[in-house]
Amino acid sequence: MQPEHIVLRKPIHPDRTQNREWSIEQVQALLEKPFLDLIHEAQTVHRQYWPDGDIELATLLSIKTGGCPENCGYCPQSAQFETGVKAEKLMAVDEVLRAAQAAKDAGASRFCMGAAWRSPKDRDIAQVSTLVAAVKGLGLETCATLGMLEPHQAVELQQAGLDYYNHNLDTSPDYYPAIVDTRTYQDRLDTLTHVRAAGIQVCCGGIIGMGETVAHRAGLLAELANLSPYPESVPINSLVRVPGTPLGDSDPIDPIDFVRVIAVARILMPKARVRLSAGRKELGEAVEALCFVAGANSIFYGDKLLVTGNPDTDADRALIQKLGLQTSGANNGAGTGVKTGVIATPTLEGQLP
Ligand code: SAM
Ligand code: DTB
Ligand code: SF4
Repeated sequence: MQPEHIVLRKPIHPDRTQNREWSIEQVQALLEKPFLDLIHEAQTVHRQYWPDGDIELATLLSIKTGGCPENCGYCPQSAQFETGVKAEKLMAVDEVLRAAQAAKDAGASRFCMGAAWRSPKDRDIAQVSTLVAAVKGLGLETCATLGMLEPHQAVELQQAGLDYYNHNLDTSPDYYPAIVDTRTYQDRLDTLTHVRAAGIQVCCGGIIGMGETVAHRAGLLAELANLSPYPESVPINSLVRVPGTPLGDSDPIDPIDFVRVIAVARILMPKARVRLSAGRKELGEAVEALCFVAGANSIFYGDKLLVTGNPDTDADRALIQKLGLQTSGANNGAGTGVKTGVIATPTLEGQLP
């Protein structure tokens, strides 16, 4: 049976307040549903749209770490905060290729390269295009997250073989200025438009746990779902509270509230890969399992995110096996003894969460 919330998509009006498929009130009502009803609805949608029920494994690599001029209040890589992250140069092709091969051998199907840039220069795009082509040559899906892009830069990346571009909206438009004021929400939307126009698939999500209200969460989810078309990948991050960042001493999130966000993302964007992203170390296995029930079907896989920690690959493989889940990677990594992240940028284990 078609869930009552699945309706035909309409293009959104440029001012983002008219002709919206999902109102903030509708989304908030979903977030506030009795938990079991919400999970049942999300699981029903999930089984309808994803009958294979596989989990996608995406591995991250920070190809250019730290020293970023932006002031995103959550981010350990901003040069404006004292977090112990040192600025580094763009990684060389052979180093990136070794990390990508290790990720593939461990079972990842997608390799995401992150750079702490506000907006890359054309010469940066040329270098990243070389990396993209090389990683693509290994038979991995490619993703990059490099900050704001100009239209011609998106085209160059697409021509190099970039499959996905990650550019998060992070929170609702009205809460955004409390989190970052070195760019606007519209800047983010403009880059998403350029990425789409270049024919690159969109990976766009947000962060939960930045002191936002339920209405702000609804605002983010409505904004994502009303993109036309909505993103192919939707990473839902739980804030990693890094000391030294303005949000470093935020209150921890209620894990049930986090699961609610996953469930609503699944209902609003049924065909998207909903990725259980940063913050899995703190969530723990039982909450992660609930997130899979609620419709998450992708994880970041590898011992490190960009500069902070992630569950190790052995633990993830054990969890996947314990839950009887299938993965959609090149292989399932079992028995390879290969760990992803071994060739990553210098680790801050022990210093960062
Ligand atoms: N500089 C680029 C940008 O801002 O788009 C790419 C890298 S940036 C680190 C990518 C995303 O990581 C951010 O949009 C944010 O959603 C996420 N992120 C950064 N720090 C985080 C944290 N402490 N906890 C959770 N997610 C975080
Ligand atoms: C996304 O939504 N989450 C990832 C990825 N896209 C680039 C980044 C998470 C970063 C967590 C903190 C860190 O390690 O820097
Ligand atoms: Fe820079 Fe991206 Fe971090 Fe913001 S989230 S400070 S743009 S690296």
